[in-house]
Amino acid sequence: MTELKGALIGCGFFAINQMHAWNDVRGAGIVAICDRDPERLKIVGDQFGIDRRYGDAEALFADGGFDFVDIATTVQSHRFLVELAAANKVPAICQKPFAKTLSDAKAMVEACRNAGIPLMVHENFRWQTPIQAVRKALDADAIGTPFWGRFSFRSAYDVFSGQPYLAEGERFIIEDLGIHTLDIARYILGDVRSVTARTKRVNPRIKGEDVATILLDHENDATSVVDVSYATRLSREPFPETLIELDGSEGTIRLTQGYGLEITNAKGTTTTDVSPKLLSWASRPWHNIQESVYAIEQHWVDQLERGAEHSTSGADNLKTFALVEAAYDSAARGQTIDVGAIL
Ligand code: NAD
Ligand code: 89Y
Repeated sequence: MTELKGALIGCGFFAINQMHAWNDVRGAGIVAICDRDPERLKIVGDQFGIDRRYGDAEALFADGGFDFVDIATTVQSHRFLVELAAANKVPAICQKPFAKTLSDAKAMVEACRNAGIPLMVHENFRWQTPIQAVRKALDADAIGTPFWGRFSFRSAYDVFSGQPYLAEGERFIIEDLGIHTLDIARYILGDVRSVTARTKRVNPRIKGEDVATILLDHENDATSVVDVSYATRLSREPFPETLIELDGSEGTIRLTQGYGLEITNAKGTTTTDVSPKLLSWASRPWHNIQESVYAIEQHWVDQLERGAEHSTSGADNLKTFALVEAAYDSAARGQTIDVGAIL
């Protein structure tokens, strides 16, 4: 198999995981890196032995010599960098949140479509081992037709020390974390017709909301609740687990804290350990997320080889991003938002 050459832009906090994962992926490797902060460029270049280093993305593209770009910067630069990739006809992966607004996200998808290049959003949570296990149980018809769900992420983990910018934005938990939980809800119960949301800020030291409760009406008539909080102190800190409850016509699924998958149906109840692997470079409690970074990067390469659409393509991610926009809009106006009308 020919090894695909990648370039990574943005050598910050999370890019370390992406670089480690690229070392493990079959069929691709990173040959060049870019960061406008020389210190970050040196740290990542030295740690991963990358000699081709750029302080400017335009200079990186001008030199070329890579088959795809992995954009690991924060959201402010995503539109510029994705459009730069499109202008250079280089397939692109873009970290979440995909864009600042839904209209930016639509323009980015359009630019890549017009350039004829694949675009995947690094929406990795659906690739977590426990989430995949829930998807497989549904596909195996373990509980018949699901009619109700709850997707819950409640924590008091200090995410601000590693990602200080999270305390500074007007928007916080829905845009940063709830975006993953909403994507999981779509992945498990399908696309969404309408959204009703309520938000709150509990932590006085941050600017945005740190609690959100979101009601989703799915197109298949299932109803779900997505509830996310970074203001919830528990006896056992669950970060970064998404807990799931699903009720179906023939049984129930519960994804419980500690990575237990409990399925109850006419045959009785089975409980399985669906813990993520602790990869050699990973550390608890992040290993669940870290394994999913490896999984989504491998998926990128595998689908490129097959010439097939990615699970979290730019076009797919518009439908998740629309839920983020709808949730903020609903909370601000106290109304239910029709998702079809904004897509
Ligand atoms: P960070 O601020 O630590 O790193 C971003 C880096 O990008 C910085 O070093 C900055 O100098 C560089 N940069 C920004 N704009 C640039 C540009 N135009 N050209 C070159 N370099 C540029 O941020 P982070 O915490 O690593 O987060 C990055 C992204 O990853 C965010 O969008 C965040 O939401 C996302 N993230 C995703 C996950 C996940 O599980 N998918 C987890 C954490 C963070
Ligand atoms: O940025 C967030 C993400 O994508 O996963 C967890 C996180 O690092 C903090 O909420």
